[in-house]
Amino acid sequence: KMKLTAAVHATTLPQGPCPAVSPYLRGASKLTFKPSLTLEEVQKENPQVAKGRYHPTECSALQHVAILIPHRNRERHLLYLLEHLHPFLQRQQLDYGIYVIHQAGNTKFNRAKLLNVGYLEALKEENWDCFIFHDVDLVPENDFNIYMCDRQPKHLVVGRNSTGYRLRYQGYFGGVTALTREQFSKVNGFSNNYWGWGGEDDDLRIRVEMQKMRVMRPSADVARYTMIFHNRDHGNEENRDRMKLLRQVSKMWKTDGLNSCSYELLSVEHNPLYINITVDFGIQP
Ligand code: UD2
Ligand code: MN
Repeated sequence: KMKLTAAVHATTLPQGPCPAVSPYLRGASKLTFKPSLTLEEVQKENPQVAKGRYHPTECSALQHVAILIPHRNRERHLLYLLEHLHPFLQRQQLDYGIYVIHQAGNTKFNRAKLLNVGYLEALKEENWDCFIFHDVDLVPENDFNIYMCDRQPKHLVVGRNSTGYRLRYQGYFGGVTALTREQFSKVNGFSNNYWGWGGEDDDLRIRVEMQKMRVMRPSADVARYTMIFHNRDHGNEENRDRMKLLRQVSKMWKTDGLNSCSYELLSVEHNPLYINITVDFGIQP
């Protein structure tokens, strides 16, 4: 009876904002990856998630956050990421949506362009405040690593298991980053010209610095990830042009990015646990 009253009030009374620090946070957790896990199990564990989205009912979330995951042929990693990310984001009391941007075909992979597509398409559904650009194989280990945006672009991966939890290099901006709608649009998004592995994350950092923004990071004890083991994928071979491209950012950024991102949208599917956007990039330059 008590519960029912509370529920009625929750929908009729105006809601206060969620607290600055969620009471549900647990800190560090030991991650496990069960070989037999299925998507149905993850769905059962997350009954409040519908069409890839969730919002707290007890308070109004401080930010509306879109998680963008570039993807091709990593179904197993996606399953584990969804398993961990949904409860993690709910404990952080966020209003969020998870978007998987899938590159069709088997020509060279383009992580950065997929993320541009994710940003443009997600904004057609909702005016998201904050975007988290998220590798499919990185699972956060500590829920005090908050998936919200800040005054400056944020890099959420200080360390991961495979590199001894240390920052790989000064200026490293790969893996998982958080930029507001405005911060990302100010730099014209990612470059669309990085085909194959590497460089696109450094390009974005250069764009950020050119706009006089400064990359922030959470403390090292919190910004920890497990990268699920993988080899280099077929179709994502090292990009040998990346050093050359990185020397041209100041010349290119204004005309290469969100404003020049062309693609063929093949489908947008609202699955229970994520929104799947499939795109075709056609024949590569
Ligand atoms: C590093 C960066 C990553 C990116 C990349 C260079 C970290 C932790 N991550 O990742 O952000 O800058 O170097 O491009 O430093 N993917 C697919 N299918 C493919 C290929 C790639 O889904 O066939 C996606 C997937 O989300 C993956 C991401 O692209 O996590 C990055 O590719 P990776 O994991 O092979 O590269 P990695 O681990 O060196
Ligand atoms: Mn990886």
